[in-house]
Amino acid sequence: MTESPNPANIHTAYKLAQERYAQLGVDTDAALKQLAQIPISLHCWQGDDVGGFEDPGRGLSGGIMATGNYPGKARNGDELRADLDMAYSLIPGTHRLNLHAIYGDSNTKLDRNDWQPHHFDRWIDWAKANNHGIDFNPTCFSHPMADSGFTLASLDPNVRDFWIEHCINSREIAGYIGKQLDNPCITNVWVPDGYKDTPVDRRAHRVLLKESLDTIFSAEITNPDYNLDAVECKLFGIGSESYVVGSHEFYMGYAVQNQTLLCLDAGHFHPTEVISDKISSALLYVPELLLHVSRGVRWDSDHVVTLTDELQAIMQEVVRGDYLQRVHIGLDFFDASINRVAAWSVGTRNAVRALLIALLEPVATMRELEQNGDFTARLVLQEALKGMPFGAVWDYYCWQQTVPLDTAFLDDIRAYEVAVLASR
Ligand code: RNT
Ligand code: ZN
Repeated sequence: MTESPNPANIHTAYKLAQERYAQLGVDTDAALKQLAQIPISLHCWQGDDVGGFEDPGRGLSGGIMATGNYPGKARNGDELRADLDMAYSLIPGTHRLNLHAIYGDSNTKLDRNDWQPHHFDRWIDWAKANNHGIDFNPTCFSHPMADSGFTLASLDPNVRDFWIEHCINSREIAGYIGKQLDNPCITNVWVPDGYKDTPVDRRAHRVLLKESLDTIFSAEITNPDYNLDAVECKLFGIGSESYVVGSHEFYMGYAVQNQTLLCLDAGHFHPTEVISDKISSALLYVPELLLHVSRGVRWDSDHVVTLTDELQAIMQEVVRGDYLQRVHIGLDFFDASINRVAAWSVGTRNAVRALLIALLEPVATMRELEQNGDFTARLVLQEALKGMPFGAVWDYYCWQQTVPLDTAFLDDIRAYEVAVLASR
């Protein structure tokens, strides 16, 4: 596991790969240049199993679940930032951070609606120093006001108002972060609202959710130009198996009507339904997409992203459709059964690797074959691409970006585990 090939060999392998790709009309240097410009938004919540810093004793609710008890999880902002620094150091490229509202820095105990923009100054300073853009999420779960299973779509106006206030605050914080970084921040609204068992009235909650969202998005915030609103649908959650208010149709309609961003989470559909096939349809009607790249195993289990066919298909769609300026790629998984820094590194490296594979396709040639009706040649080329030496290009990219190769980055994680995580 620990042997890294010497740089001369990485270079030689790259030159050979470059020649083979050139024969297909693909410029590997250009692909790597482009790849280095594409940020992935790393989700902070892999670092502490979606716990947050509001109240360490509070369990995770909202129908999502992190399983496992691997030692060393981050307990405060400093620890989380240190773990993130470690993860970013193992991932080629410059990437973003996706924060939840419960991850601000405060010396005193704060409740959900007490968080203010300045509580995120330490994240902002850190992001500035490390060139990270930041994205944001209201946290509409893991709180007594969400205990009924409903938030923005609750029948109780007090509950709705509480969460409306939280979402407006979140947009205010996101705009502040975006302004400070001079880089727009996405605020992604996801609420868990739904019923475990068959409801009688599917309509009432959807009417209320729409009303709540209208109130949230029409609220004036200080820096609207630095905030991008997104909404995230879901099929079901633990305890909301029979009905989720914010379904795909609900949010697709909402995003189209209001021209917000639409967030597509890979785990939020029927098990054989894929988000790769939704991108080119949704982008006809909404301005931009946010992706939550995740991996559901039998259910929306949020496993670490691996180099699956669907991951590759998602990145192919983004690249082939020329959507890189309109699709924001974020991650959403949380595995507490393995080293959390490794989880981030493996999942993000795979997302970047899948992007590279997509950037190494001779797209124009493939499209031409298809348009000429030569499906035989299309199939042959598609299959031939699976055997092309993208691994040599990837290794070279890692070397170029001064991060360890796939066979070596675990060493750094183990050293960090001993030096830092073990003492928590
Ligand atoms: C839940 C959604 C949502 C969360 C995060 C923590 O099913 O995917 O995106 O995972 O907000
Ligand atoms: Zn998600």
